[in-house]
Parts: sequence; C-alpha cells; structure tokens
Amino acid sequence: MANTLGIVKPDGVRRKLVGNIISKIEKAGLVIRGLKVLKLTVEQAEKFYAVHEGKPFYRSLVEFMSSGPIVVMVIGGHGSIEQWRELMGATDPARAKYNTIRREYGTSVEKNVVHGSDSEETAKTEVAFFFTDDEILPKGA
Ligand code: DAT
Ligand code: MG
Repeated sequence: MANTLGIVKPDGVRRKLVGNIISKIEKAGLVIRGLKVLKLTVEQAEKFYAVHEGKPFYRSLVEFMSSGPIVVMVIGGHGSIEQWRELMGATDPARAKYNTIRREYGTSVEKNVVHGSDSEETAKTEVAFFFTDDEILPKGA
C-alpha cells in the first residue's frame, strides 16, 4: 500500500487538465493523500530530475518543468505506483496505449502532461521532495 508521487506538469495545468486527471485517479480506485500547486525554480527542477543530468534532453526538461505552475500529488491505494504509471502511459505519447493520459493529452515526449514515480525507492524520495509526513493523509483516512 505504498504511496507514489504524481505531478501534473506545466502543460497539463496550462490546459486545465487537473480536474480530469484527478478524476481518472479516483475512478481507478486510488486515493489523493496529498495535493499542492507550486512552481519549481530552475534549481529545484534540476534537483528533482538529477538522475537525467547529462542527457541531451535534460536542459530542456528542466526549463519546461520550471516554466509554470505544477500540481504535485501523493497518490495512495493498492498498487499505486504501478497503477498510476499504467494510467499515465508510456513516456512518448505517440507510443502510449489508448486511453492513457499521455496518449490522450501528450503533445511530445517532453510535454507528456504527467509524472509518476517508477519504483518504491523513487516514490519514497520523490514524495519526500515535496511533502512532509504531516502533509500526507494517513492510510485509511
Ligand atoms: P518517465 O517520465 O516516463 O518516467 P523518464 O524518467 O525516462 O520518463 O524521463 C523523464 C522525463 O524526461 C519524461 O517524462 C520526458 C523527458 N524525456 C525523457 N526522454 C526524453 C527524450 N528522448 N526527449 C525529450 N524528453 C525526454
Ligand atoms: Mg521517470
């Protein structure tokens, strides 16, 4: 019953997709345990995506992620990490399955609308990047 981190990226917020995305999460039986709207500084975006430092798309990714407000969410519920990745779809919207968020709304590999942690390990560090424990609803709440 681990929590995972979800982000609606600047393109998703700009296009008013937040409600729709949260609705898909809840309809899938997952639970929003934490929620914030914020804008990353360049330095924060660099740190969040540090694992991709040096890759050709890193600079552009950092600029994009700090270009406007984002919505960060703690998503809980059974199999939340895998389920949220499944709802998002593959990184490249053109290759994502039908009925996934990225397939439906993504406009490029970079502007793919949502982020989701990819393992229990990264979920833990990514949730802690944005939320303290007392900002997250306890399991069962
Ligand atoms: P994911 O977000 O599916 O976990 P990732 O961790 O490999 O994918 O990459 C993080 C983000 O970086 C991804 O959501 C969009 C961007 N990105 C990845 N590969 C890219 C590429 N080849 N060109 C442009 N942006 C890319
Ligand atoms: Mg990733």
